[in-house]
Amino acid sequence: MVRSRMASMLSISVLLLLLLSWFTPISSHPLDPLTPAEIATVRRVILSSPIAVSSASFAFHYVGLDEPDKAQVLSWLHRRPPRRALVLARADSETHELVVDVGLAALISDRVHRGAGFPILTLEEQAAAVSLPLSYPPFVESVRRRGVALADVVCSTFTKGWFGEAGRARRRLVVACFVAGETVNLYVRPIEGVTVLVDLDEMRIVEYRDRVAPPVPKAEGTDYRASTKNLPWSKPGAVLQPAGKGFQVDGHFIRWSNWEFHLSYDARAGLIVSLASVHDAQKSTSRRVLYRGFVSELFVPYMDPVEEWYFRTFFDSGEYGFGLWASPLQPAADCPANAEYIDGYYAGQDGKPVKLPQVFCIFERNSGDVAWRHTEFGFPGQLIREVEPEVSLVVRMVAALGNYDYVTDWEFKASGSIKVVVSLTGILEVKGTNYTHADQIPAGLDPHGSLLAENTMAIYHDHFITYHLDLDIDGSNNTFVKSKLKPTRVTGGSVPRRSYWTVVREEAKTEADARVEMGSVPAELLVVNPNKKTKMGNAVGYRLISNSAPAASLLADDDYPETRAGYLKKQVWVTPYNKSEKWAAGLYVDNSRGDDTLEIWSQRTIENTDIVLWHTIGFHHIPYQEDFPVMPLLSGGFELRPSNFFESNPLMNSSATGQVYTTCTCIA
Ligand SMILES: *[C@@H]1O[C@H](CO)[C@@H](O)[C@H](O)[C@H]1NC(C)=O
Ligand SMILES: *[C@@H]1O[C@H](CO)[C@@H](O)[C@H](O)[C@H]1NC(C)=O
Ligand SMILES: *[C@@H]1O[C@H](CO)[C@@H](O)[C@H](O)[C@H]1NC(C)=O
Ligand SMILES: *[C@@H]1O[C@H](CO)[C@@H](O)[C@H](O)[C@H]1NC(C)=O
Ligand SMILES: [Cu+2]
Repeated sequence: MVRSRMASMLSISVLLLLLLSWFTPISSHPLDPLTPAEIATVRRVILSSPIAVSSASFAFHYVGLDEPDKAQVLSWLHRRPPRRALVLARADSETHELVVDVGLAALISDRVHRGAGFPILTLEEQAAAVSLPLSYPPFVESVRRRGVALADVVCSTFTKGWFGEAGRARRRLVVACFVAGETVNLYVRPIEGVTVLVDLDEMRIVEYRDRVAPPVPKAEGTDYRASTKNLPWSKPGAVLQPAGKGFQVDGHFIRWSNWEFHLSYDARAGLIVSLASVHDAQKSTSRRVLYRGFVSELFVPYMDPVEEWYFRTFFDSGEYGFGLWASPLQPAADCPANAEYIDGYYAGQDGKPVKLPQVFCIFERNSGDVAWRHTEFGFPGQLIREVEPEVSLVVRMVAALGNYDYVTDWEFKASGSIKVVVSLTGILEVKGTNYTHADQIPAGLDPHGSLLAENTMAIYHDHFITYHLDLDIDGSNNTFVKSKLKPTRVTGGSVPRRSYWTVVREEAKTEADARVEMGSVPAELLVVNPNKKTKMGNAVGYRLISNSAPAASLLADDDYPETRAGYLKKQVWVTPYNKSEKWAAGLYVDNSRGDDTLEIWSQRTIENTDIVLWHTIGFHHIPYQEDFPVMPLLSGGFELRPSNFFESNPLMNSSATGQVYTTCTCIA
């Protein structure tokens, strides 16, 4: 995606919390994110270590919790695991992987990463890179020649990807520029034809090219700010909870209805849901469902193979940080008036804690939908009607990765379901073109996009959002099951029916068995606990229901972006639990070469063991005119739904809605 968070915004959000942070309480759960005080300790330890002291340049690229192993987390009440931080840093053009014991304030390991790929880009280096062209004489001349005022030019960073280059890679980034001035919608006014390549370690322009280019699209009709228009807004609605909120926030734990879960923020993953358990009223016990769930990667490849566009294949999590670009939520707009907010903290390039205020919101949603109902007309002269309105709990984060905004929701339902939704909005990435009408595009010439306005081509692209879902259904050892629907012929001829379908259950024994291209065969996908049975003797489980049309990558197997994201050929993968396998496209994604991806992790056995489900929501995005100048929400998602997990419908015993509407017109 295109990025240009302004330097001034950066400095406003950079709050020095060092002093204040000493008064914040010590974090109390092993999965809690690092506190500002802990980030400050990590910084102090690292900056006083020989690596930082002896380096001419040192930058923090990622600081986050080095989570303890699952066994330690699950037994932490008996023995508290040490608090550790994982730091990815660059020192004199080398990538270091550092682990700090926060409690002991000690550096406990330092490993230089010699393989392919670089860590997440820092916000600060991107801010520095985008200012370079503005004082680069050839660029100033290119801008002048296009009749654009330099003061109106705003630039953004574009990762360069990897296209088969051999040998030692350099951290390089493309900077592309846009024209603001008459509009705030700078992304739709690109300066085409100019290629600026910046070396990030040297922080200078190393390549410059200006090709013959189409005009910069007009500003007219591009402003998306409703505040500038005098619209007859409809009357504002209200959310009333006269009896107060139905959920409690206890440290990082959220409790609502029959659910309890832990929430944490991470600069790379964004929102992480951990230790989600559902209370089973019939068994009077809390039962584990999801150990950890988060966005592992977000891949957005564009489909225009020209010089200025072919490399635009962005890994928004691994290259930019899905959490780092999270946007503070606007009360009563991003979330309803009854929401509560949670702040997040990341480390800046200098290692200092930076507050991301209101990064998550939590609210009860009274959707106006029905949770279940029944009307019984069957008894002559009687009517029985029972309706339970649906109320659920939603946790939300919005990542605003430059031009695109991603609204990510986790919705917990009293029925035991967890619904995950991701919605795309924001501004499309467009290319300047000579065309002002679709009829001008010669037949047989591939425009690589849709003409949305004069001189404005919105390029075809995909969005693939891959979730890491470490399900622990009623315990850690689980099995992945495909319940395939098999069309079958009726034999014997004793009835006139000729066919039906039945279910063939296949347990996945290896990782290879568990790769699924959704929609290729009708099948239900379940994670079951073969060691736990219901009273009826069924293995307890949850199933994955996709709420999106399956979209797999359409790139050729030998295309470089495909090598880096080969896991996108399937929507579902299952791997054995491994604390270090968190990132579908690898730990070091900037300039990665595809040697540390979900696809290449080995062939292992996954039957009745601790497994992790990976699921990708994909969108092939052909732009339409309604996506301009700003795109209305386009959503996809999935549901994790209990399937023989409870003995019967858990809503019969839930108090989420507080009310079931009963009508009975019974005979006296
Ligand atoms: C657009 O028009 C200009 C001026 O006529 C021309 O020089 C240029 O080659 C055209 N570009 C494309 C991509 O057709
Ligand atoms: C509701 O819970 C009670 C125990 O609290 C149990 O006896 C009953 O079977 C439950 N009913 C359903 C339908 O789950
Ligand atoms: C855990 O994952 C890492 C990274 O893929 C791998 O190197 C390591 O061998 C794995 N450990 C086990 C026990 O499979
Ligand atoms: C869970 O799986 C692991 C690895 O397959 C095995 O060693 C362990 O005994 C299993 N535990 C249970 C409770 O089945
Ligand atoms: Cu899109």
